[in-house]
Amino acid sequence: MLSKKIQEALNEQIRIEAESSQVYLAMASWAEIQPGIDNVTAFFYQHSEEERQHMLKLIHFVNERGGFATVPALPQPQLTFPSIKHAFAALLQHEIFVSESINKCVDIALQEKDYATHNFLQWYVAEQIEEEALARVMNDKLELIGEEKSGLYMFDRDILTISMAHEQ
Ligand code: OFO
Repeated sequence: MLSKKIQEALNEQIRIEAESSQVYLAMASWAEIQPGIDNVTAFFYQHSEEERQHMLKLIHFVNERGGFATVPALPQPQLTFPSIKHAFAALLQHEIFVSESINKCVDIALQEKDYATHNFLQWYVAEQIEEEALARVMNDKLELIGEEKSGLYMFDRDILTISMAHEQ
């Protein structure tokens, strides 16, 4: 059975994962109407979908452990970006924020001596390490190429390979 404190923390994390999915969905929709960045667009859509899966995994965990997972209300995310570079900078900042939030959940699980939740959260800890690392790689690449069209062409060409390599 989940303690009230853990349930609250996990429901807050459900909200954050749902919000992440929305944030990346907005990036995907914006990217889709920019010319020539089809793979960047696919990356954001895929990332949005992954965040939805993270949310669902938490919902099932809370409900299976005798709690009640609450589906959150969400604010409208940022809809447009000055450039691709800005979108990826926002993505990195968002992932850092999510990692901090996961760490808070881990802290609470330890305080509450809820080792099952602590164990469950380790998957999220590992996932955040991966996602932050991937976001950093992408930001570094965009920093190198600047706003040149030929660089963006290559970035778009390589983005799915880079993200798949990180998932292995
Ligand atoms: Fe849910 O993994 Fe990133 O934010």
